[in-house]
Amino acid sequence: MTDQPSAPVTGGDPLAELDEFSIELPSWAFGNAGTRFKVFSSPGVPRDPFEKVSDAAQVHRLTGLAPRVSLHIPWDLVPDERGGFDALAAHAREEGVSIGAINSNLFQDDDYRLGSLAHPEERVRDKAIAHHAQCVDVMRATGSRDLKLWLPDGTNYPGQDSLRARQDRLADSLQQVYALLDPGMRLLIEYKLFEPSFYSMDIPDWGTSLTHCLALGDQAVVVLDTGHHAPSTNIEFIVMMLLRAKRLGAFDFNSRFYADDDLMVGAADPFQLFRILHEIVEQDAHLPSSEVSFMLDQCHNIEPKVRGQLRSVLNVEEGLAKALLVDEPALRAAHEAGDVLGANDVLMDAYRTDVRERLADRREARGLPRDPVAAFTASGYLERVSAERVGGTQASWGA
Ligand code: PSV
Ligand code: MN
Ligand code: MN
Repeated sequence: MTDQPSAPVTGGDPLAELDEFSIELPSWAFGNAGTRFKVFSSPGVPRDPFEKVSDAAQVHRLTGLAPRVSLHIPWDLVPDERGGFDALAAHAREEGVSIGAINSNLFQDDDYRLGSLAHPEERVRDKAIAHHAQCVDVMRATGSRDLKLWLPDGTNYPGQDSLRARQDRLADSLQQVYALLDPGMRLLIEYKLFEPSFYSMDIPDWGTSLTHCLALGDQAVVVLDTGHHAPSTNIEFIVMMLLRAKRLGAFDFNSRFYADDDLMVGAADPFQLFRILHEIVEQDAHLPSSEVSFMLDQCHNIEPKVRGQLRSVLNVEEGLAKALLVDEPALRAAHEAGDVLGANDVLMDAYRTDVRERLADRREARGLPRDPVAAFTASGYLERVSAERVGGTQASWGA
């Protein structure tokens, strides 16, 4: 990552920079998902974390884009009789992927009714901190670098609790969580405007997340979930600011029409995805040296899961390819000339370029199928696992 916008690309194929780009998949995208009204089950859904990793590995095998899988604890706990997390990490390696971020879960325990890290009672806060110690152990066993924390804490009614006292308790708890990290590990702090709390969230926005990160130290960075903002928020502005502050740690990509819909990324607003990725390219944050982790956070309620992840990954690749095609010298020249519409034309030219054939050619040249979705359907994988995965309990989002 550089302090200034990147130098213009001179010669060569701008899409070559896709070679080093990767996207992390969430284990929970492969389990059954639903809304508060109904969780639908699908044939072949994984029954345990091993099967989730195998499904995620299919996405990587067919696209070459998704070499890591995030886990959510306790959803993805591995019992000792299955070999523990060493066995899961070995299974991931055999499947050609590795374990990515470890997500803590502060939203499914009865003790957390009034919050977790910001809870009024020290006993509950200690329990939430101890859960992060458990997650750090999982990181050590799996070789994961990132501890990802989304805080559901907040209040439902004005006056319910002191907003300031909650913030002070949170800062203290976060310091204790941060102290658990080994050198080289990162704490990713995610923000969300609302839900499950409806009057105030304790980390509602990037400003709050960033303020805590700055107080904690260099190993603390912000996670931007694209579904966690008010309608009309200029998300690409936030991306630019966090990059500028060197505190954009990761994305949770998904798309939304109304609230935190967790739909396939690029499905609702591919232009917004392009605008975000343009800011990323402007600051070279698509290159591995930037250490921004491009993760998905999605649930596939009614659509097939592996295909849903394939489509999402390909949508991100397509958005990034278009962002890489922006004619940077022409854009700078238009900026300098104060050419409002000329500058906008340069950006829109790239967005309107159909890159599908070029991306298919690149895949073919790398020994990958031109059409990963068609290749997955033709592979018979889903039919095979649907026959094999009988018995046991199918994994569910939130199970
Ligand atoms: C919360 O809405 C969130 O975006 C967090 O990232 C959670 O860990 C995740 O969803 C669970 O799907
Ligand atoms: Mn998220
Ligand atoms: Mn969310």
